[in-house]
Amino acid sequence: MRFFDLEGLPRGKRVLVLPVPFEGAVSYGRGAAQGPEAFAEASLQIESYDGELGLDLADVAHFQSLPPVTASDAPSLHAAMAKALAHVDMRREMLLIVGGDHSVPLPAIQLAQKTFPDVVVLHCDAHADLRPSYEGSALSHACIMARVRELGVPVFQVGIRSVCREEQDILRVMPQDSWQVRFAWELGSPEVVARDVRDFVGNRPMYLSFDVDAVDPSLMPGTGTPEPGGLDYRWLQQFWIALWQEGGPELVGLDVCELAPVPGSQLSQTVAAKIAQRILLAALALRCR
Ligand SMILES: [Mn+2]
Repeated sequence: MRFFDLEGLPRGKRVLVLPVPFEGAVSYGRGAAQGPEAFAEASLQIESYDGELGLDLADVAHFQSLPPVTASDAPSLHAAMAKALAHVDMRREMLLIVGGDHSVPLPAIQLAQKTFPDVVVLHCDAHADLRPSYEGSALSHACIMARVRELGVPVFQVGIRSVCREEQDILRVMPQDSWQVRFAWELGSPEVVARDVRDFVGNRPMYLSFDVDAVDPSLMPGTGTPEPGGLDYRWLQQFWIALWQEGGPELVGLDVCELAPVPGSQLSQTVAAKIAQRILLAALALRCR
């Protein structure tokens, strides 16, 4: 699989892409196994130049994709991913995981923590994903942040608008220095939220876990558990600018999960690829300008 059509000359940061076409841990709509291929194709169609930023991804990054990894269940998937990631050095190359459902990124977050013990996770999602287990599985896509919490990794959540009572009770007692949430219904401007994330992360490295259902389903219909009232495209693209305008946290890895393309439509994968491109441009180029 080719991503962003930037594989040739080793210019700028090396972005290592691991496609994970796995949907063995979903609870509702299917199709996340088609996510990586749809994302890869859409990433080849969009311009690498960002007119708003006046920056070209081709100047700051090149891509190398690893062979896709999948399995029949989450535990074997995580074992296979750990093997595939064994020789990845996150100090040198940026890791991009393309899912697959949201059970996928756990091994990447574990690797980030092993490489950077003080790593912080920024989590964009419609769902809090804090249930201890769901439908009998602790590795369900609905539980990823409960597992991250057990690792002791601090988390900042943005765009959440679907929580159960237990999750909200957990969020209420979470110490502010290790866990913060900005619900979709209370979001301030992108500049205000970005400033809060920068204050929270400080000088620590950051890993981004991006569930595409954070985006409003009017623009992102291709996802298994859509939730109305999501992030607006302009809000989100301004948020990345504000987060990395002249500084901001070092991005060491990211995942894009839960993309389940709608048959016959290119919309969702295009939106996902455009967002990922803006993230990479802002984190790699805007931050250092
Ligand atoms: Mn979600």
